[in-house]
Amino acid sequence: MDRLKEHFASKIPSAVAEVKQFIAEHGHEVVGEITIAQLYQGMRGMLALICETSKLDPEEGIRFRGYSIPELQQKLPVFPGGAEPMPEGLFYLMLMNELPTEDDTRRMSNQWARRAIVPMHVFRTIDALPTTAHPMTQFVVGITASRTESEFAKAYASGISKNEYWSYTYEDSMNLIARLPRIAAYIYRRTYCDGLHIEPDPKLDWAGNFAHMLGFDSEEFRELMRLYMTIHADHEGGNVSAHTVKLVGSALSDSYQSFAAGMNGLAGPLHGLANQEVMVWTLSMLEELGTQTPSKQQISAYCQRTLAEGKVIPGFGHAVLRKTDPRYMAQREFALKHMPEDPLFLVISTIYEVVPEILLATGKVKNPWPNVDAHSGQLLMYYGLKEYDFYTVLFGVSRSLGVLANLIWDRTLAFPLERPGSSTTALLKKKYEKE
Ligand code: CMX
Repeated sequence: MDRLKEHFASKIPSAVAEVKQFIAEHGHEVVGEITIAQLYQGMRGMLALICETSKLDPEEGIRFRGYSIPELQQKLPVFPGGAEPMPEGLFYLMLMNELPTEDDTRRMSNQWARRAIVPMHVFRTIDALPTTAHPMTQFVVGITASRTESEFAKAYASGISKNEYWSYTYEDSMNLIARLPRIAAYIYRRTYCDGLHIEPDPKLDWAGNFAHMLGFDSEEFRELMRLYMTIHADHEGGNVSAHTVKLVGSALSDSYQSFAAGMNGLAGPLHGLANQEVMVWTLSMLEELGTQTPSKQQISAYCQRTLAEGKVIPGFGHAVLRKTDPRYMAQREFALKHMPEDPLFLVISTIYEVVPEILLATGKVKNPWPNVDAHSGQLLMYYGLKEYDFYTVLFGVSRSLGVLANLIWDRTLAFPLERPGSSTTALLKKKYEKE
């Protein structure tokens, strides 16, 4: 067993005992009430899941194992010469529940580099799709094709004990995380770069190598990828992608199957596809207005039109957050540091000044503030990654870190099959209209 896995294994007995004891002592306590409205309205605010890796506070935003994004920027190891946190370190933190040293982070990087070989049939399966297939479709196909490598599936078929589930889920999750940048870069290069692929550079870290394989080799873009891969990694357990991975994994579907399912959820426009939608919306606005420097009044009028057409303004609002997303602020700070005069950054900044007031005035939007997706496209565009259809794939590569760290914990803590109850409107009416 490698040192990282051994270290994780050493944490299992106490973590399992702690949860068992907690359930034994407090399992009967009530954590909240469920209203009929919540059943019809996306279960908002219903505490229903355990997610060990992060917690989202409506006012403050995400904390990964207790650490906010600004804290992670201070505490996680950086690539030599860089300033942004390395996603390897964040994964270590989420998995082990302890801050990594530089050595731990380097070890994680080395592990992923060693596991990164993608079997040829995965590329051939993606190649069977037309290059016009949406990159998220190609991504899901690539992940699903990779499932031939599942060690969990093989071990399960040969009849393993429940106590070993975590070990094979760990192997699958580490392998999948290691391979995702290669799969994603392959999709990018076949779709937009005439299939001219770039070999990995073993000297680089996970995010830096991803940037390299995409074809963007400036140190600044690598830094952006490190930050991007860190801030998109996890957003507690109830968002569509995270919850889907957890739900599908609860059937003992392996990491590949569970993650592919989650990525189909991330591909929805109200979730991860919003980063693409933001660019579509913003660029259409600039084109229609015939200017790269729209005034507040022009943006405001365009927003009113979007709302009048019964559409959402992408990149704004959130099901849980009630303040500007700290992930938005981290990206804004990156832009202020590296490209404060970029015309598109100035447009994104003006949109930020204009939209919240308009959404508030509708009287129904609970959170008028920007989320992570309102900013990411501008940063990518600046460095020349302009194919916004691809943006959700970047989100997906990052999201693997949180959801797969969680999946390992789910199998470690032996969480059972998810199976909530449901009702019908007729049955609810019969019960509650009588009272
Ligand atoms: N533009 C216009 N209307 C919006 C809106 C926005 N940005 N955000 C919310 N609303 C509307 C809702 O559509 C809803 O309208 P109806 O009552 O007519 O159905 C009403 O305001 C109340 O919604 P809410 O309770 O404030 O928000 P929800 O929890 O239902 O939805 C979200 C959250 C993210 C789906 C919604 O804010 C939205 O559609 N935003 C735009 C898409 C987006 O940026 N998604 C990315 C989220 C982050 C991520 O997952 O990546």
